[in-house]
Amino acid sequence: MSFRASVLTLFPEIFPGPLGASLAGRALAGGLWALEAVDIRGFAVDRHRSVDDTPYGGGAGMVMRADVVDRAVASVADGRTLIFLSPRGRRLEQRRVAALAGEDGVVLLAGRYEGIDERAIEARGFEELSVGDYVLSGGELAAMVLLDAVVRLLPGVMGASASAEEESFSGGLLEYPHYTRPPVWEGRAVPEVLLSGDHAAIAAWRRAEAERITRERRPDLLAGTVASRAGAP
Ligand code: 4GY
Repeated sequence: MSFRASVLTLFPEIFPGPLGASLAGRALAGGLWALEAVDIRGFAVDRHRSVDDTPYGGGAGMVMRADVVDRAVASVADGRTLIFLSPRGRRLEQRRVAALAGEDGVVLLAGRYEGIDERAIEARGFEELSVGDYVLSGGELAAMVLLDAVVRLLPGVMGASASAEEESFSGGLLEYPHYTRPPVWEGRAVPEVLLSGDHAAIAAWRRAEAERITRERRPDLLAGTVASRAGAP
């Protein structure tokens, strides 16, 4: 059975969006994974098909109703991991992405407006994940980011070579610089070693460059995670 993603959203028409193109799109068409966008509005019951209401305690905006959201969740919940995308969540990292790629699938809940009634998140123990410290207008783009990162790791989606390449980030280093033809462009030459045909020298240069770039841009990746080092002796 292939990886199955269900996304609960008020805007199902924006799926598959970019997930329908290129690598993810070919894998989707090829049945290596499946994507279902579930319209939360389909679970509204009143005359006006309301999905939101004013916040208790006052304040601006609207809040998505727990009862409506939970009926949408119930319609797809089958033991798959439940994830709510929110800037309040734990930051999504490659190790969590890789673990999700090993599961049968995920149910992703995308919020809109001011957010979702907390009880709907709590009641089913949704895992809360963030794709970064900024605020989107809805969870849909965050859901697409998560799925794009997961799908490229599914068996058969990338070549075996590319999956090995993945070790680059999983191994905690940023990518070395890439070059292709022409060998000189606007006075800028490709590093000599890459034209040498000396595979050992090329591998050593790439590793050294990956380390240099990581040290310059993301020293936290070399030191181990900030969290794991907090309070360390
Ligand atoms: N950042 N990472 C993010 C987000 C906005 C629920 C409506 C993020 O994951 N999601 O910014 N989501 C949503 C959150 C209420 C706005």
